[in-house]
Amino acid sequence: MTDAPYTPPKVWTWNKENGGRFASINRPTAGPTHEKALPVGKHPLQLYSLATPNGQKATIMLEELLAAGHRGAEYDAWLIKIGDGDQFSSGFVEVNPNSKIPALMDRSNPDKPIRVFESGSILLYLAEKFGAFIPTDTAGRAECLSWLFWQVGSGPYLGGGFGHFYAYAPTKIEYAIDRFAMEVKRQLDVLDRRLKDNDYIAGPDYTIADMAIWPWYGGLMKGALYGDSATFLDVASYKHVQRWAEQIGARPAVKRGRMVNRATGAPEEQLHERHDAGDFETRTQDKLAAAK
Ligand SMILES: N[C@@H](CCC(=O)N[C@@H](CS)C(=O)NCC(=O)O)C(=O)O
Repeated sequence: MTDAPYTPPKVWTWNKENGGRFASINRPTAGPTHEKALPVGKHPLQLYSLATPNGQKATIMLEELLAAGHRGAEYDAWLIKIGDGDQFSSGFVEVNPNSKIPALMDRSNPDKPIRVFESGSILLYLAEKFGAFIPTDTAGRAECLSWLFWQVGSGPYLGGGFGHFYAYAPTKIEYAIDRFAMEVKRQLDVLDRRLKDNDYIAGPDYTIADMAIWPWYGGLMKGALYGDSATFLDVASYKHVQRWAEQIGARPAVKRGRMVNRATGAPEEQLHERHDAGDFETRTQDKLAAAK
């Protein structure tokens, strides 16, 4: 890479040296890179994931379902190390041809397992399966789904756009950082105006729209994403988003959901795999290390 202005060639070719932070996993082709089956645990729901914001959406929902008494939501959560390329195994690609976490297999009917990929789709699938965290009236449901899909469409500007160029790109490009900082601030203002008059994103009730939006925009609020981005974007000025982020973050199921498949940070907050509700007490990384 040079500092000279870039003139795109007629046909793009893959230059492996240019990949920046994710060069080891990014590639211009899909499909498996190696043969390996996925593990299967004892519960009908099998989650293959990592505790990134997209991964947290699924584990927060599963923990919320269990907290609300839906015992059928018991699940096994398996760690997919995306930095090691686990998402390119043949088994993972069978569950998600897009090779990205989270991916869910519903084995309630072992003869006909159902695969679900895309975090927004996983939230909707579980909400419909258990009849929970989604309004039942037409207007409420439309509002909830509008915000769910708002997150699915808007999140990549925060992650792949702003986060990438602010924190990960090998050079700081003012044009790119400006463009995406402006968009993310606009999105925060959208949320702030909405949350000024509503307890939750979709209205009076806590729904899958909150579970989709919180890991990203709540994470940004508490400085958990992209270095010093909370200061850079002056997130403290979005008072209503701040209020909502704290309210959601205080929910016990959200705290548990954030721990599942977490492989970085404080050892007591890392539960690499989750197979049982008791794992939160006995199988976090600090407990496993102490037991050795
Ligand atoms: N639109 C997808 C995005 C999922 C996604 O980007 N997952 C990332 C981690 S947050 C991933 O698995 N990256 C691995 C890769 O790109 O190879 C969703 O919401 O599920």
